[in-house]
Amino acid sequence: MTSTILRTDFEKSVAAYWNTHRNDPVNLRLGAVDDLYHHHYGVGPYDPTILDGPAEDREQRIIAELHRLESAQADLLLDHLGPVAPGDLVLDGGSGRGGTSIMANQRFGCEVDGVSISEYQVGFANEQAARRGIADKVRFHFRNMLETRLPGNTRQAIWTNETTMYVDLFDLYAEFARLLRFGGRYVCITGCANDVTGLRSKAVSRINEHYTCDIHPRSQYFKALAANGLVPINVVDLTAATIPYWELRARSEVATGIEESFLTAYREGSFHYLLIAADRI
Ligand code: GPP
Ligand code: MG
Repeated sequence: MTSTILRTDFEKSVAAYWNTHRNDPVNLRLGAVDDLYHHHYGVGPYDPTILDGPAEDREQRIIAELHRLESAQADLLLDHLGPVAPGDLVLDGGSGRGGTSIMANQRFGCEVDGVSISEYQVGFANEQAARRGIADKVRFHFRNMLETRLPGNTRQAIWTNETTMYVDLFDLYAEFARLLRFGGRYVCITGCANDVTGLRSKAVSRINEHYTCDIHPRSQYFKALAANGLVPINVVDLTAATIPYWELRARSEVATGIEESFLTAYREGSFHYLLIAADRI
């Protein structure tokens, strides 16, 4: 079973990273704020007054603010999903610890399937759904988003929240085109390299190395979408909106060391934080 889900050495190494990455305070401490565990970054300005006030709980205020910005990012993604009805089925491609999936069910009442190649993450996310009493509506599967084995033509919406840098986009969008109903919506938030500045910058290479991922150039997204009948309706450059998150994170005790690479890449323009929404035709 496992061998058909993890098909390549690269996928095995990605799964191993997330299976062993269990004590990540940057994600666990933020998630503990309200039991929504995210594996993506944040958007929007932070409240600078949290840096004032008593020093003894300053760090907890930073954690809560970083978490608020990450949840705001997931809310922004869901804002672009279009109308989703309670009976609709949606897919979270690379569902991590389940945060965005749970938020989608809370907002729309829809049924969510999340897939991840990390068995640990799938177990964690299913526990979260069970604790909330929504396990019948929000289900996480140890499966590969390139080959979900879910029935075709069943999804009103699909999203990937910072997971596309782990896969071939043409393979991914072929699978999503198979799953989406006609007129269904795909939303992607991603970091992508800027074709205009040329090949991959040092800061982008450092991010790849840090996460064992392979950040695609912006152009690749639109080629792969177009090749698979996915027509963009919205493209939002979130680069300026994510910089405050990284500035605040750099000042936190849960900083991981990758913050300066993101800030450099975004500020020098070699990297963008992008939301793309596309319709299946
Ligand atoms: C964040 O996960 C996202 C990724 C690792 C994918 C890479 C994203 C890019 C935009 C390049 P995380 O929340 O587990 O990361 P961290 O532990 O650093 O918060
Ligand atoms: Mg994180």
